[in-house]
Amino acid sequence: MNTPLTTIDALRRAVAHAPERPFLLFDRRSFSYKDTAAIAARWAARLRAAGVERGDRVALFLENSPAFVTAYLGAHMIGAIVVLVNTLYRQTELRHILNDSAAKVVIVGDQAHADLLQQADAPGAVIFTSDVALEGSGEMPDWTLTPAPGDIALIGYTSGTTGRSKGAMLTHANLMANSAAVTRAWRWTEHDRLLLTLPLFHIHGLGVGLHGTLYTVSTVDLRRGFDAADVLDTLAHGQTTMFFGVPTMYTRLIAEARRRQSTGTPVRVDSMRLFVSGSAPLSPQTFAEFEELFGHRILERYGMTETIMNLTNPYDGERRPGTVGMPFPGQEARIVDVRTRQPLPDGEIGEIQVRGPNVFAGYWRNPQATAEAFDADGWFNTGDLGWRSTDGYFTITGRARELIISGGYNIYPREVEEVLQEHPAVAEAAVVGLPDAEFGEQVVAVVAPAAPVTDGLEQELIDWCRTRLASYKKPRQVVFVSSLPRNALGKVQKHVVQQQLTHQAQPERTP
Ligand code: MLC
Ligand code: AMP
Repeated sequence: MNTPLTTIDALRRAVAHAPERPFLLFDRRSFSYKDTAAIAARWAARLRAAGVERGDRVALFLENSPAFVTAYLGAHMIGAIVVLVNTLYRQTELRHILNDSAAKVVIVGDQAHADLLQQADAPGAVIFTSDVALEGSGEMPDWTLTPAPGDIALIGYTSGTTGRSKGAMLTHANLMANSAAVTRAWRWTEHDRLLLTLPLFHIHGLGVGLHGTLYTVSTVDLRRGFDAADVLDTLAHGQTTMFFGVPTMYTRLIAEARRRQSTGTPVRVDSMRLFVSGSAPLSPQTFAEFEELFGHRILERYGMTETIMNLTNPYDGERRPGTVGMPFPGQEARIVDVRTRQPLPDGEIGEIQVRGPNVFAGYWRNPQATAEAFDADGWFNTGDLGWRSTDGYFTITGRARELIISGGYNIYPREVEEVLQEHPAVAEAAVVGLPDAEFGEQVVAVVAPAAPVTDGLEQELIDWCRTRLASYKKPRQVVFVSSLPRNALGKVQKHVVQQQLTHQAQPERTP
C-alpha cells in the first residue's frame, strides 16, 4: 500500500485495499470502509449545497457517532477545514470559537445543541446530522476534489494563557506524519481492533485513535463515552486488541476490576495487546495496580493539540512508570533552560521543546502567538517542564504555563477567573488546581467577596460558572478570603494560594 498524504488519500487507499472491512463499529452497527466513503461523499455534497468551499470552516458540535466520522471525512473531501468543538462547551467557549474560526456551517446532532448555539449568538448555518442518511449507497465518491497535503485539515482550540483560546491549525501532512509515527511505534496493523471511548472532538480520540485506524485500515469500536463496566465487558469478548485512555479511565477500570474480583467474577483481557495512557500524568501507583490486576504494563505517551503525539514509552523495551519515554520515529525532543533557551544536559529540568513533521502550522489568524511558540530553529515550545535521563527517557515534572488538567481536560485558570469576576458578589478571584484522587487535579476558586458572604453564595458561584463554561471547568470548592496574596508588583501569588490550600490553612469565612 502507498503512503497516504491526506485523510482522503488514506480513505481512498482503504477502499481500494479492503472495501468490505469494518472501519467503524457503533451501537451494534458496522460501517465498512466502502460504506464510510459513500456516506462521507453524501456529506460532501450536502456541505457543498450549503455553500461550503475549499478552506471554509465546518464546525462539528457532535458527540461520538458515525455522523461525526462521516461528516469529518466529507468536509475533508471538499477541502474544508474542520473545527472541533467539545460538546460540553457553553456560551463563553461557543461564542469565541465559532466567531474566531468564522465557521460557515455548524453540524449538530440535536435541537438542544442548536439551541445552545443560538443562546451563544454563534455564527454559522446549522445543519442537523439527520439531514444525511447513514447508509452506504454503493456509489463511490468523486475523489477529484481531494485536499493537498499542506492544506489545513482541522483547527483544535487549545485554551490560552490570556483566557482566549487559540486555534491550532493541523495540516493533512501533520496528521498523516503523526499516524505513520504512532502506528509504527505501537506496531499497529490492519488486524487490530481499537476500543475507543475517548471523545472525537479532542486530539487524543481523533488524531491518535481514529486516524491511526484509518491509516492502518483496521477497525475501531467507537463508544459514546467511557463506562468502566462496559469496557471490561467488551474486553472479555476477546476481539479487542487495543485500548487508549486518560489516567482517570485507568483508575476507574482498576476500581471496577476489584469490584468484580470481590464478587468472584474474573477479569479477562486475553485478546488485548496494548493499553495506552496519555493527556495527563499516569501515577506509578496506577501503573503498578493495573499491571497487578490486568497483567499489562500500560504504555504512557505524551502529546498536545499542537503536535498530536510527541513522546512514547517503547513498545518492546522497558515501559518505565512515571516517564513518557522518547521521541516517536522521525521526531525530535530536547530540554532547554527556561530563561536562556539553551539546551540543558541530561538530568536537568527545563522546558520541553519538540520538532518534526507532526508539529502544527501555527495558530489560526494569530501570527503573534505563532511566532512566540517557535524558536529561530523551528523548535516548538511545549510549555511543559521536564528532564531527560542518560538513557533517553523523558519525565514531565510540571508546567511553565498555568494549566489545570482534570481527567484529561485542560482548564486555564484565567478563563474561570474572568467568568467569576463578572459576578457582582466577587471583588477578585484566583483559580488554582489542587490534587484530586479521581481526576488528578480539581478546580478550586479563592474569592475575595465584594460584600459579606451570604448563605448559598458558594453554590451560586459554582452554578454561575456552570452555565457559562463547560461543566468540568466549574470550581469544586470556593474558598472565601479577605484579600488575595499579591507580590510587590501587585500580581496575585498563585503558589502562595496553592500552598495555603494544600496545607489546609483555615480559610476565613467572612472578610
Ligand atoms: C466530566 N466531568 C468532569 C470531567 N469529566 N469533571 C472534571 N474533570 C473531568 N475530566 C463532570 C461533568 O462536568 C459532569 O458534571 C459530571 O462530571 C458527569 O459528566 P460525565 O460526562 O458523565 O463524566 P464522565 O463520562 O464520567 O467523564 C469522565 C471522563 C471524561 C474521564 C471519561 O472526562 C473524558 O472523557 N476525559 C477525556 C478527555 C480527553 O479526551 N482529553 C484529551 C485531550 S487531547 P455535572 O456538574 O454536569 O454533573 C490532549 C493531548 C494528549 O490532551 O496528549 O492526548
Ligand atoms: P491539550 O492542550 O489539551 O492538547 O493538552 C496537552 C497537555 O496535556 C500537554 O501540554 C501536557 O501538559 C499534558 N499531557 C499530555 N500527555 C501527558 C502525559 N502523559 N503526562 C503528563 N502530561 C501530559
